[in-house]
Amino acid sequence: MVHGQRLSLFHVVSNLILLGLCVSTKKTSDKSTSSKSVQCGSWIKNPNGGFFTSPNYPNKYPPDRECIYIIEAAPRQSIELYFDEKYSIEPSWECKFDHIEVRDGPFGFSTEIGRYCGQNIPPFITSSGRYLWIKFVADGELESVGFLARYNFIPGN
Ligand SMILES: [Ca+2]
Repeated sequence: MVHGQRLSLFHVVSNLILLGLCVSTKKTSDKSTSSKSVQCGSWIKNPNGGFFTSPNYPNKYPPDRECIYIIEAAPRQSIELYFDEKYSIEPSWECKFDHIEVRDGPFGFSTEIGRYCGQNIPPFITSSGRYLWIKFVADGELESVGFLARYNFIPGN
């Protein structure tokens, strides 16, 4: 019994320490996000497919965002990517300002498939391999609805 009580006291203490760690790491991460573009995005590999969106979708995305989404399919599979109709990104010449960039591979230097902005929904995209690298950028002014992208996995070619 004595042993059990010690154990539970140890648990309480260790939980308090963990709680303290969580609070302190949250504080430091809040500080780091307050400067320039806010980083966002995720690594996506749900085998059943799914979707991801720009921040706040279907409301306007916030300014100063840079989100990177990497989609990973299982070996010998490819990715299909398509966008919902409720789509709008601040239009600009050559999409120099807000845009979505899609690359055929896992890296920011993989072959570019396209760079998209404005009101026209990007075309249906199929990857050649098992990765797609997608970046969404919002600059400091003029926001819009953003995007919802759906993906699913198909047998590779
Ligand atoms: Ca903008």
